[in-house]
Amino acid sequence: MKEYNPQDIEPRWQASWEASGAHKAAEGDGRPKKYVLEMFPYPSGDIHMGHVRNYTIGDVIARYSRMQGFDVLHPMGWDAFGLPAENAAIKRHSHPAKWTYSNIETQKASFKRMGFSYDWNRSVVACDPEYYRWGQWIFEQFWKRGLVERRNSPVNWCPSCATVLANEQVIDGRCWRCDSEVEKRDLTQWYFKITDYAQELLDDLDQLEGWPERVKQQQSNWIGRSEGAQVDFVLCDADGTEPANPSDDDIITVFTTRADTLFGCSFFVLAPEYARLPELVAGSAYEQGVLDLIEASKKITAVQRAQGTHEKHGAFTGRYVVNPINGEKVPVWVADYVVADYGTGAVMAVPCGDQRDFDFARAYDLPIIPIILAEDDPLYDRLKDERGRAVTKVDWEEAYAAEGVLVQSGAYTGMTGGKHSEGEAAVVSKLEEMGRGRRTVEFRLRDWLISRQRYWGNPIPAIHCPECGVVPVPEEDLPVMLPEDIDLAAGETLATHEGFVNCACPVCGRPARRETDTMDTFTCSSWYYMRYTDPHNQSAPFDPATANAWMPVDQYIGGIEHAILHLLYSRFFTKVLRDMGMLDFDEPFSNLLCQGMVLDEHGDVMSKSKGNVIAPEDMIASYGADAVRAYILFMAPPDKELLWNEDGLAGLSKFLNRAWRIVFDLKREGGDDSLFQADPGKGAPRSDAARAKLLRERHRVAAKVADDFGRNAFNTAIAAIMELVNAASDYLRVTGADDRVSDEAASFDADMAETIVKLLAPIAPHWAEELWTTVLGHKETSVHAQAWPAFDLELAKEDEIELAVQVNGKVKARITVAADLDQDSIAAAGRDAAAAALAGKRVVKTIVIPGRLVNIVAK
Ligand code: ANZ
Ligand code: ZN
Repeated sequence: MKEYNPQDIEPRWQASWEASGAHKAAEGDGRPKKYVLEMFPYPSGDIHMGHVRNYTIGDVIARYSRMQGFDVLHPMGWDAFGLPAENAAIKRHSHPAKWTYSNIETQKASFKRMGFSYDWNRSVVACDPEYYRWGQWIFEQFWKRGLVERRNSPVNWCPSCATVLANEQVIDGRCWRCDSEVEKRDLTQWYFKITDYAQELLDDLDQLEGWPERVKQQQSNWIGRSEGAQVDFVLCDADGTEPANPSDDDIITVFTTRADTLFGCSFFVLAPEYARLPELVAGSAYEQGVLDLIEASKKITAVQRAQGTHEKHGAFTGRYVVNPINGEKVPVWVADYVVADYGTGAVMAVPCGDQRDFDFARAYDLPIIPIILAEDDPLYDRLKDERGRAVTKVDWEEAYAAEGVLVQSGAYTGMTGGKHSEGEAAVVSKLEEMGRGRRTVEFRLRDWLISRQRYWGNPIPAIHCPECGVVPVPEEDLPVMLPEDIDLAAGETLATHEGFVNCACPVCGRPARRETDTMDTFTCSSWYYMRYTDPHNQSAPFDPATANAWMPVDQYIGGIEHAILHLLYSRFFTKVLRDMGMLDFDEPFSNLLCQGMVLDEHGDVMSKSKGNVIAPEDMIASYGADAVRAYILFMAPPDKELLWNEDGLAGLSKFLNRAWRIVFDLKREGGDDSLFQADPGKGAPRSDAARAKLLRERHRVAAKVADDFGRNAFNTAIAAIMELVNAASDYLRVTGADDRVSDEAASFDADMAETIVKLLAPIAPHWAEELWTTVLGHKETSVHAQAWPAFDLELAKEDEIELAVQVNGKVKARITVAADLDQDSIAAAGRDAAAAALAGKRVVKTIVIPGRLVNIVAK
């Protein structure tokens, strides 16, 4: 027998597969398509275990799909723009491209060493002008469709990355990339109007049955649709008189989901950034206090403000508005818990119903008027018919945010209150009738800020002309190439690069300046999966027919950290490209699997600074790629965390060795190495039964593995294959070498060996290929091109099953019965078998738990 030596067979098969083009997608050969995709990596250097896990999962799915008869598209590329390359270039006085491409080579070699079955001919590298050219082209199409806008507004600025960030890239107030605290700055920036698609991005989540619920939930929360109403309040003078004919300037509009609470509005709050605020307080005694508050609020992060968890600060503006529902005069405050970019940036404060307003009212001693109550509230009986105002103070600990009954609310007293309640509907109707309000829907989603003040990104193809304004670079001049002669270490940027900046206006020909911002790298990753379908297209980003044939991606695999970033942006791009007539589907990824993290043995994140990183290369060198693949699939379901444990890896390596030997033994090639010398005394008569038993196991396991693979339950699939290998081992022990001389027996054994090899082929592809082509004798073919082993569930059924018989909870006997025996007969057989233990007792009842045990209760 030949020894299993992964270090010998793995590189050999990798070279052979590559030479024969084994992993090319065929296209148009009549087989159904399957597009299996893993999120493309950032070329940061070496690969880590997270990559290994992500790409192993994808590779098993791709390989299994090929064996099922699919024409599989399984590509790989690099998300190659971004700051790390730029920072490395500055440190080394070199160019980001150099660092990037050298890392790509390193990673590519590691992916090949893992045996991943990519169609390398389709590789896409985001920093390649052949690719980014089309990113610019798409940008210009978006522009034509009115989906690109330049505007000045407060933006997130990462001081350490020295660039702005999209809202999605600010995580708990910090930069997604470098973790620095993000600041607010007022800047003119480029936006993609993703909000135009907010409703559809929300609605179509329902189509995504193959997505994890938590990812859909995160997207839904991020989009944040709220149904409510706008209510107009009119500014009045200090004694509460409204102007006779209020103009637009006299009106301040709020957004509320709880118009039903209007009678409880005891003050009014503007965001510190509310545009008209300075004008409202100009020259008044309250001006300084308000300006101080505006200044102080700049120090609180947007996230703290949005969560409303920080201590709330405010100032009175000296102004009043009139509550449209009851004509009451309401004081206007400014406070840092109101955000400028949600709703209208102004809030009708109802402290009895909203916790933030409640906290603020307590802090500044403002009235808390109970206008909504639970029926079991001590105040309820007293106020349930009260239309006016009997109580203006409560000793509550917190606001009452739930549904309840409206009290002290004029004509609305007695109605139910709450979001979408009867009371809410009635108040909004009234406001509409008065011309003081209207129904609206608000979204939390904001437009996607895509410009970045960095060199290593896709240049925004725009030109600033003093005469013509901001104009697109003509299509035939694309791509706007990144200049290669740039000295980043010396502080040079695109903006200081004269050769890049100076250009002629494409409209009037006058001297003009090129836009020097580059695009967010998330624009590159928003459509790369379409480019894979047609990667060498020179006249378009992709041919629509080709993309439509391959897309949507059938199985996408990647990290949960992209739940709202990449996955939301890609959905947006897909919808716009569809509306451009380039795609005929709505959603890019039909099924999504988010793999769990690989942690160290104590459950800590692996990191260089902690020194607990397990390098995949070291593990491959010790155990081989197949063992690493099998291990990473076996140790946990793919979406759960995996705690690294080298003993486990050694165990999987042992298993592959053992299965290897069993394949040889089944082919009677074990020779002196055979693990299975015949057990003396167990000869021919037992062979038929042993064979029948193993055959059953074969069908059961083949069916289970197919079912498990279908649910991406690779860990249980491997466990089932281990059971089959064990069963084969038992079989070999019972039948012994001498007993397997007949042709029939030989062919049974050979089929068993082939089945085991095929079942493991997606998981341990080199191991399987070597056995397939050598000991199994299929020299000229590949196991990966074979059909998945057929199975028959009828044949997997047991004829007989063994049951434990318990008397009062203690096992007293075992019985073997026909698998399809009815319950009463099983119960009777159980009582017979336990007759000794039942002697002198009365049987109270007999419970049969199918397939497991008979439980007899006796006194
Ligand atoms: C009065 C009210 C009474 C409210 C009540 C709530 C409860 P969602 O559901 O998240 O959309 N709001 C509106 N604009 C705001 C802003 N720019 N900054 C901070 N808060 C703002 O939240 C809608 C509610 O958030 C609105 O309804 C408003 O407070 C507040 F018992 O109006 B509500
Ligand atoms: Zn940063």
